Amino acid sequence: MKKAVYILIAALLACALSGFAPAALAESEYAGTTITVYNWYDYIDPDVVSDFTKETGIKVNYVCFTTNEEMYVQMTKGEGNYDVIVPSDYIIERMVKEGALAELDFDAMPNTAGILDWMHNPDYDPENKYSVPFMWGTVGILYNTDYVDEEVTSWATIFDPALDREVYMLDSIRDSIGVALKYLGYSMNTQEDSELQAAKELLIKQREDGIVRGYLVDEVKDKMIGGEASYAVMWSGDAMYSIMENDSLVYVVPEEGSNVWVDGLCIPASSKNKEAAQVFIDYLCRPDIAYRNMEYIYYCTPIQAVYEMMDEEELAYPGLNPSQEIIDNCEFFHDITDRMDIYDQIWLEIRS
Ligand code: N2P
Repeated sequence: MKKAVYILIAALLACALSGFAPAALAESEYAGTTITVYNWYDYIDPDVVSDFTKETGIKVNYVCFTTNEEMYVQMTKGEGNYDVIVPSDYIIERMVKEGALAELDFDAMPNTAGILDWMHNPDYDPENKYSVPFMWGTVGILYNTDYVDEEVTSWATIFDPALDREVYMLDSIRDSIGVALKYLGYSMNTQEDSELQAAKELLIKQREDGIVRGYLVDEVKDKMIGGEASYAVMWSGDAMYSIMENDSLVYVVPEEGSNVWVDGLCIPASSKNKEAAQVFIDYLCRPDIAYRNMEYIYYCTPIQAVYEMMDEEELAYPGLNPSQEIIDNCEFFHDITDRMDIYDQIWLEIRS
């Protein structure tokens, strides 16, 4: 009996000395490891990253990129430097083909069981081996109802020669060429020379007609919040973020259809910290954490349980919770590496 009491006292003392019990319980066996996470700018609640370290003891070296293409180049140059990357679907497809991604251990990531059903076994990762969805969304037009009286429904709006420097285009090769293709009635994944040429001519004319105010990515949020242009081609979450700051703004996915995308959490094959990286991926899939991220960046979450935490107003925004009809009218990008020279050439001509 006396012995049992001593053991109890010793155990309590140990708990007290080791700091606070809950953290000690949750601390990962990989505590002390540093992982490098390479994510898009403005794409996470920074407190989520610091809370992850507090809870698990795993440190995070957090670095950012602006576009998939930039990430891909840096990633290839810096083999072995990254532990978690967040490419979009078509880049995941490419990296899987190239053997550049590590197979994931889903048993080590129990929270991934909460991913929306329709996201399982996607075309870009058909056996669900290499990626866990982080966020998803659409590409559409954000417009300012202080300057625009009519409801916007078509991509035709952003090619109207009557506009005088009123449109921000996305400085992102697949998105801008894709939007032009869609307006012309073609697939966003076409490899047909004549269709790609038509898209090129349309985008060059759009610039030469003086419609475009600039080609931007992350900065466009502040410009639209500040009322600097009538229209912007934007990713849904950045559009939603802007709407939250300026309620004159409206986001629409045009009726011709658009791009629907999923950004996945992946581990490069060259990572030396795969286990700790999986702890991070699993953490992001925890419903309370996914909810906090959604509330901070306003992208669509792939975590089913988060939809139950959202209020009616949030669920009613097509940018935050697109209807099945919107999704069905959109296309995913596919890997077009074989025609990348044409895309690069077109983009160079448009931007020069
Ligand atoms: C936010 C990143 C958006 C990701 N800056 C679009 N795929």
